[in-house]
Amino acid sequence: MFRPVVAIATLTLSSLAWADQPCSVDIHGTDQMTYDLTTIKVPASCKKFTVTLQHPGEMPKNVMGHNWVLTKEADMQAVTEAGAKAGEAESYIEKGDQRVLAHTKLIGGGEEDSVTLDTAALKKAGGPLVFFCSYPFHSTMMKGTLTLGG
Ligand SMILES: [Cu+2]
Repeated sequence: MFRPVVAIATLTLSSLAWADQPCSVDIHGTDQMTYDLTTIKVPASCKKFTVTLQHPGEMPKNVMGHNWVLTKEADMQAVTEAGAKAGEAESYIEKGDQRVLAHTKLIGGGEEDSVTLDTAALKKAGGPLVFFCSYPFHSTMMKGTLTLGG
C-alpha cells in the first residue's frame, strides 16, 4: 500500500535565526586542511556567542586534527609555537596560556566541539582578534578574523 512520506522540517538554531541575528556559528575544518569561513562577525546583540567546530572529513586527529583557537592577532604566532611544543595530548595549546581567549579541543574526522564566547570579556581584551587551528603548520591556511558588534 502506498504511504506518503511525511517530511518533517527540522528547524535548527541557524534557520530560526533568519529574522534575528544568530548568536552562534558553525565552522568546518576539512581533510583538505581548510576552514570554510575566513571571517566571523559577532552581532552586537549577542552577550554570548557559540562557535561549533565540525570536522566533516575522515582523517583522524593525529593526522589531520583541527581545533579553533581565538587570540589577539599579535599573539597568534607565539601561541602556535607554544602549542606545537605542548603537543597533541594538550590539543596543541599550552596549558594555562593566558593569550588564548577561547578554544575548542582538537578533533578528527566525524567529530565536533563547541566553545561559547563572552563578548564583553572579548571587548576588554581588545583586538584585532584572529581565529586559527593550532595543529602544527595548519594556521598558514586555517585562519580568519573575528569581529565584534558588526
Ligand atoms: Cu587543523
